[in-house]
Amino acid sequence: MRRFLALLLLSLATAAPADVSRVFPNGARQGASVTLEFGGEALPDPAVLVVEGEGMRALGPFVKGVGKVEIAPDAAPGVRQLRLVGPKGATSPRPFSIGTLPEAAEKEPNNAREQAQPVEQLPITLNGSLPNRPDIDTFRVSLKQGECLVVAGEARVLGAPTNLVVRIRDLAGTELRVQMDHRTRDPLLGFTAPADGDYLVELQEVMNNYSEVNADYVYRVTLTKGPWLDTVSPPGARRGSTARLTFSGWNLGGQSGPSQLATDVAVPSDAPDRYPVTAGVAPNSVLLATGSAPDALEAETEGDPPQLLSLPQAVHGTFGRRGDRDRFRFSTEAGETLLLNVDARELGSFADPVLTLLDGTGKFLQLVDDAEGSSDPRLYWKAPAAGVYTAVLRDVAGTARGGPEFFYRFSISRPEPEVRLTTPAPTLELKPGAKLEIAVSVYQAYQPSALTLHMEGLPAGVTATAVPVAASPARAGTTQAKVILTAAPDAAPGHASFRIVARVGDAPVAATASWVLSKDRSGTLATGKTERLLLVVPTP
Ligand SMILES: [Ca+2]
Ligand SMILES: [Ca+2]
Ligand SMILES: [Ca+2]
Ligand SMILES: [Ca+2]
Repeated sequence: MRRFLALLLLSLATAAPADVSRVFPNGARQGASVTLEFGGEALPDPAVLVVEGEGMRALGPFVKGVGKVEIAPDAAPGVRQLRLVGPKGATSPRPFSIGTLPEAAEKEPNNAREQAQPVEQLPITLNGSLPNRPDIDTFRVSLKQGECLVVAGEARVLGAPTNLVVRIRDLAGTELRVQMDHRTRDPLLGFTAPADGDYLVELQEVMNNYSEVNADYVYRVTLTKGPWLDTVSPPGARRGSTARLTFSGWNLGGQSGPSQLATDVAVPSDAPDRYPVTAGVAPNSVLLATGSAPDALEAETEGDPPQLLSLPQAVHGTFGRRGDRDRFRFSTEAGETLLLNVDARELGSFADPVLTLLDGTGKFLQLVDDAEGSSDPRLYWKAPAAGVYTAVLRDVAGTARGGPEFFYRFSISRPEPEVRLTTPAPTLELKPGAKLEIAVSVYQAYQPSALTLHMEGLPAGVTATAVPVAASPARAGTTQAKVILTAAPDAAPGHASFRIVARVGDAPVAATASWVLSKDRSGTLATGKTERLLLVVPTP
């Protein structure tokens, strides 16, 4: 019976949070005060808004999912995570984008060309939704011949189910341009006007002929004749260095249309693995891969010998034409373990790289295509003997495609211990007097060791014991750990943001929670990630 009660308490304590499926608008400008409307099932009501990240606050309670927020004028542009927390429960987080440009809302009716909503001022970020099957949102923009209009969508990146299609038409309705996806499911294009005149920008949901759409199908779209970044080359740089980077995009460096801008960028010595960089006066940024190894550029030599790398090294290259194979040789000691890592798709490249390892005689040793849910190869490899080895990189469909968009960063280094902690729920509830069990998966890719999980930031009245994770067997793999939180019977109702952290050497590694942001009948469309877990102690 006691066991039964304990199980019951655990299951009550881990009840799923309320399900939030949208916030509209899905973003706002620095300095703005706006009314937000959350959608979902069983939303806490009334609720307070909990913002993960700086520069944004609620101006009062949220009633029936609706409330007002204020964005600080100096709020850093980018994504915040929003949760509604009520006396009885809380939602999982919802992403919200803070922008720097003027904003407006779409105004229905705007389905037909003659109803197109005029956009007088550029740049602008428009907030809209495509909640029913026939909905098309049409905007009318004036352009001079040769001016380049950038259309940049934000929907899937913010967790909305929306998969936008953009069409550019002239006033007669002739389709001049159509785009569904660019580097992600969100569209990004530059359209150069062939003549002075008004043009129509039409937005539609790609699935709207095939499946049910609903009010969760929201979007943000920026229209600008100003600078916008698309990629950076090389796509990575060494931390602590000043890198000469060439940005590609539109309307850069005072030019109109597709253009490039070269500039020096200082990469901090503590830059994250994916470091956002920007150039000119572009309002957006692109991600630069960073690492500790010295950089090199692909030599793009044909035939023998392959390009020599001295380890550790990161080399930046492209599958610049059909059939391109890039070959690199390196020497190593017997029994030495190396990490061979390719970043491509993860950086927005169109390439899906394949890594092949050959010995000094050209004999095949190993092939890696995709690793752990990414199409980018990653290989921990122990050299069977001292000698020279060759790594060959190619695109998986390289016989049919290639070009500057097929870029990659390839690094060979001596690996550091690599630990990833994951936990399933970003928002947790724990009643006073109850216990809550949190599952944590501990993945160790190299040199697994014993670890201890610590909680950082638990509210008063809630305790947890530091949980040791036994060293898994010598080989890499995942071990399951459990953290048990205990709330005192008199624990005060409230909420707190906390983290589950392990120390790996000197470096803290925090557990990442992931959750479904949107789904349709085909399955999950977007997933969220955060290291900030929210613990709610509900009012009894
Ligand atoms: Ca609409
Ligand atoms: Ca419409
Ligand atoms: Ca190449
Ligand atoms: Ca691949």
